[in-house]
Amino acid sequence: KIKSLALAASLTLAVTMSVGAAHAQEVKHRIIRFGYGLNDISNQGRATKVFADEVEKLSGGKMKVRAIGGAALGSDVQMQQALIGGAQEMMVGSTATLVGITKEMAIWDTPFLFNNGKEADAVLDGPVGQKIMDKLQEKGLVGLVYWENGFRNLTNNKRAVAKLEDLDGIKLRVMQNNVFIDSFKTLGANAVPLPFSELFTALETKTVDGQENPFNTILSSKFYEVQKYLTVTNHVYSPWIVLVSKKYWDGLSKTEQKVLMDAARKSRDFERQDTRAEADKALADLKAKGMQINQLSPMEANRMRDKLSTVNAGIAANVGQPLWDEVQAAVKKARGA
Ligand code: TF8
Repeated sequence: KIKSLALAASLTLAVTMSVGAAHAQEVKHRIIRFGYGLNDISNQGRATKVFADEVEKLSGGKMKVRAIGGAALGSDVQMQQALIGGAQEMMVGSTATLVGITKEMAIWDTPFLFNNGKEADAVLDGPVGQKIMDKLQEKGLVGLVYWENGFRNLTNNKRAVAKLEDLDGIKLRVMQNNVFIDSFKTLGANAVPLPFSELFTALETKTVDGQENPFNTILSSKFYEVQKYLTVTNHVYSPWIVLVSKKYWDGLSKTEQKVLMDAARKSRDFERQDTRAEADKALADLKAKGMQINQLSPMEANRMRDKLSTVNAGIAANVGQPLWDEVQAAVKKARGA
């Protein structure tokens, strides 16, 4: 009798396991709405296409990514809310727009944190980058990978910005994020937070005088049509982050999750290469489009850096000193110091 009980138990176990395993491996027909803020011909659009193609390939055509650019599904902030609520499956957007949800994301807004892409990759893809990404889960978001938005540079319509004082009174659109508002207020500009989707019109109608974004975006969003001066400041490195709704993610099988993760990694590697190649020649393109370009001198960059040290202290206080220290140590390590 005991023997038959044991047999029954092990049979039940075997059946449960195989059902579980089948479920874990199942790939269903799915349509994934993937939103982003830039247009289709941007680096963001190109990498989204790579992601979509890879998901389709890895799932044998069962999982289809519907890429929806140009903020047609809403601004970064609106899409994040849709993901949390489960009304949208995926998106890519700036980490800076996530600070209201996960305060630790503000660490990536630290002015002059990275000197180059290699340092950024090492820190973002390393343990501390993962740790910060994982904090999103308790808020209903799953981060898959970081993409490169890039080093941000300043454009405006008032004057060539050659020194700190030239920023005085310039009405500058910034991302909806306290670190950016504080940074540019500290530098003397009149910082106005606006979603990216409203930026071109705000520049065109002169609601704001300027903005700051990587060369790639200044080019793909045609800001050169409505901005005269470009100052190469490289004041901060912006990551993008590929997000999945946690509600949606939790309903996927292990195999489906792996399809998304593998495709995200592939898109990341493509995106960084593509973005860097474009950035390398974008300045010449922008010049050819008629922008007046100047380089911020190292001395002026240092003056900015000094002024912004109060902002750094604020970030450290907000995210907690241990996390701040951990990121600093990771940067140091990436620098080989
Ligand atoms: C910005 C960002 C944008 C991103 C994008 C819409 O200035 O740099 O590139 O938020 O995903 O808002």
